[in-house]
Amino acid sequence: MEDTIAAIATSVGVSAINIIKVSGSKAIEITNSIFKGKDLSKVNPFTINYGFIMENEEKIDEVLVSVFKAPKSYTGEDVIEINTHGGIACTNKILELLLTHGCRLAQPGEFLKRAFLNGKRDLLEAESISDLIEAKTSKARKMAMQGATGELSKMIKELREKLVTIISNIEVNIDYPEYDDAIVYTNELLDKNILEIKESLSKILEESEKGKIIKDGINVGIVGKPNVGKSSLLNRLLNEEKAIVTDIEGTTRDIVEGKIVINGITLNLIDTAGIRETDNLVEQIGVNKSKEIIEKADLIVAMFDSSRKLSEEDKEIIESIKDKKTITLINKTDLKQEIDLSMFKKEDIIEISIKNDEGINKLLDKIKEKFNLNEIDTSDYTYLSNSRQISIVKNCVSLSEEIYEANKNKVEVDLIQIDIQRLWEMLGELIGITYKEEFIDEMFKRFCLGK
Ligand SMILES: Nc1nc2c(ncn2[C@@H]2O[C@H](COP(=O)(O)OP(=O)(O)OP(=O)(O)O)[C@@H](O)[C@H]2O)c(=O)[nH]1
Ligand SMILES: [Mg+2]
Repeated sequence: MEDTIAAIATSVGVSAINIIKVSGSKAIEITNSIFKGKDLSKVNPFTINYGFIMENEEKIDEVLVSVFKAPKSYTGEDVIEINTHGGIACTNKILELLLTHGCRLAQPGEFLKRAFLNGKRDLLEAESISDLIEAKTSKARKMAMQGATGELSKMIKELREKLVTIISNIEVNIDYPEYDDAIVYTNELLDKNILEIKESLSKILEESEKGKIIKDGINVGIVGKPNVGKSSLLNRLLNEEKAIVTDIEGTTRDIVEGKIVINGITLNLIDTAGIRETDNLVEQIGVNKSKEIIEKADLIVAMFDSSRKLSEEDKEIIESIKDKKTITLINKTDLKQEIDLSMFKKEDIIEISIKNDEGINKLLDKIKEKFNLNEIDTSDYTYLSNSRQISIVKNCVSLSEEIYEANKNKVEVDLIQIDIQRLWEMLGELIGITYKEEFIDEMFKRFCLGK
């Protein structure tokens, strides 16, 4: 039999009320043994009961105890929620009493894991709950809420149903070729069905990439050679003196980060060490980090100094970012212009002067334009938002493309059926219908205690 688990569900600190959750077949019995009030084993389920938590004859706290009976509870098991008065000592004492009376301390995410294993939540919903807890902007919160209420799961389930219909029809054709009233699945008939599924999957993928932006924000790497004004830009955007600014080349040695929110989307701004050849070990490590940022960032803001001619270093930087989404900033336009701009496309560059506070809004507008931030709206889309989900959908999209192509090339329908079945399984993995034990353990451990 599963252990009965307990944990404090609220963040422990001084607050008016804390909640302790208990779940498992002995939840009611164990709580009853430390509760003075009505007999909890006899009260109606879904009631809130007033009383005291007792240690022998001593009243520990005046509490409200909610009783939920399996299977109609959050975890699908018997669940008790004890509302205690806030205060670390009091809440901890009650938890301790539950543990000494037979509960085990829940692991992080264990309540949600049980909800999942008992079919109360599917994997997408569970992951969205984690996103909901971590949501930092209101757009991220709205998006997570849609996931948590199962909108996306519904779409995936519908796609799986369509696949099952196709699979079963093909099976009938193979097993009972003499059946007159079964639809004979030809390549022509499959074509329309597969196309529809392929397009739905591509749409989910496309929207999910936006979802990732909503949830994690956009990582913006500010790069350039030393002294072009990268740290000055970071400070200006953050409106604080976060990074050290001097006229000495190589001032920034490590990455400096800060966040701003535009159109409800978080920009993770990353100021980097100026890229140049150097013998200084510390600076060299910084330069290597800058190069890593170039690889990882969603957007590169490449800065150049308008008052100096383009150097070899500048050219190397231009070369290293040529495949990245980039905005080119020509800074220090308040000084006499020496830079030759002919190697940039005019429409790609933004001229700014941080000193005179000119051009900053043009930069922000360009970012909005590059990521269509004015069009991102959580109410219109149902997003997948984490990399596990996105990578599965990517695989599903490419498999659906293969199936579509094979079908176009008149590969026998019963051979195509194997891949259709695989697609159906992959979508099952996405919502957690088919899953690996270790994956589930890992996934739920990422939740906070008491969830
Ligand atoms: N005239 C002028 N000076 C600027 C402008 N922006 C920055 N500076 C100056 O340029 C110098 C270098 O600025 P930083 O922001 O430290 O440059 P950086 O790119 O971070 O340099 P490293 O950290 O060494 O790579 C400082 O003296 C700034 O005050 C500008 O728009 N006009
Ligand atoms: Mg700097």
